Amino acid sequence: MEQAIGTTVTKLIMDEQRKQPSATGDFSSLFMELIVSLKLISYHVNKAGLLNIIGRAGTTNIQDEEQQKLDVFANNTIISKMEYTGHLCGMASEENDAIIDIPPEYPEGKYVLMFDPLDGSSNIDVNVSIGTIFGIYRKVSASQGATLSDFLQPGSNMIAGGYVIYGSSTMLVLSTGHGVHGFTLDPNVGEFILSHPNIRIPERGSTYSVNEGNYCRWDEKTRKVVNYFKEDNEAEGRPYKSRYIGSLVSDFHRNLLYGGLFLYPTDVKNPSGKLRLLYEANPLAFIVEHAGGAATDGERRILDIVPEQLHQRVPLFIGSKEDVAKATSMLSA
Ligand code: P6P
Repeated sequence: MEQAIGTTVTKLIMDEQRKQPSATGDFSSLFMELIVSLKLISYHVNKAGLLNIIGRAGTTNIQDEEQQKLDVFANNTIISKMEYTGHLCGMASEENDAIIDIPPEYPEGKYVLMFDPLDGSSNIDVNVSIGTIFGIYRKVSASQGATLSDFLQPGSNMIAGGYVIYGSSTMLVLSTGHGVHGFTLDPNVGEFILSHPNIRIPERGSTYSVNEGNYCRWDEKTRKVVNYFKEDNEAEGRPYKSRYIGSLVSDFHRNLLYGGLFLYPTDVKNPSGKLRLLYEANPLAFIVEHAGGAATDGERRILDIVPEQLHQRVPLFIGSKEDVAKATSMLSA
């Protein structure tokens, strides 16, 4: 169903529910509560300087990364609002070592939520756009509560995924498997309004996005891939422009709208890659494929990878289909 610009995300979720005769409304209710969490985070991200919550929390997370106050706020907001819904059996967050169980005083549900509450948070203090990334799956274990097997599902099992980018405006980009839609938060109304219906990523872009500061740590094949996109070959539309913000959601979002390739390859310091499979690569791969793009780890389709660990890292090549195919073919040659 074509959604008219100006539609709210609430209407889109309800329309999606009505397409499923067997739908109970549980998923819609879960998604709407997640959206409330995202609005709260947006308010605090945009007011951070005034609310004096910019800066370091004085703690570190499982990734041994220094937590920013907003990281902790965003993580706690999602956990406290989502555990109460009665639609989740558990959650996994970049900020938490283990699975987050639902407290016994709350009912459990049939879904699991995996998320990065505030990706790119090292950019908070310098006012660079950051984001929240999320993926929702059905519970697969038969037991009461969540087990690791509920989280170690391939991304192809995802039933909904997306991200919010807290930038010049706050934008929610999501898919429930029927196209990719962008909603811009109207701060006056406090609702996400459809601003980018049916996003499609160009088959080929003109931008590559990578941290070239890692060049000395890459293997020869990776260097060849990056040099290919830098090569002076006007007949083939190269060199591509280089754009790198250092905030995954921002770099991904630009390429989703304009086309291009984002890559975070392995390097000597990150032999498995830096980005996490469950709550960074998978939701963005879900979005990009439903927008007509592609995502691999340099060999395999990201959504085919069966995770072995909660915080598993993965090399990531994601964006326009032709650009990802070219990089992947050069790496797996
Ligand atoms: P580097 C931010 O810390 C992050 O997790 C992603 O948002 C971003 O794409 C990447 O790391 C940047 O890493 O090594 O280039 O600073």
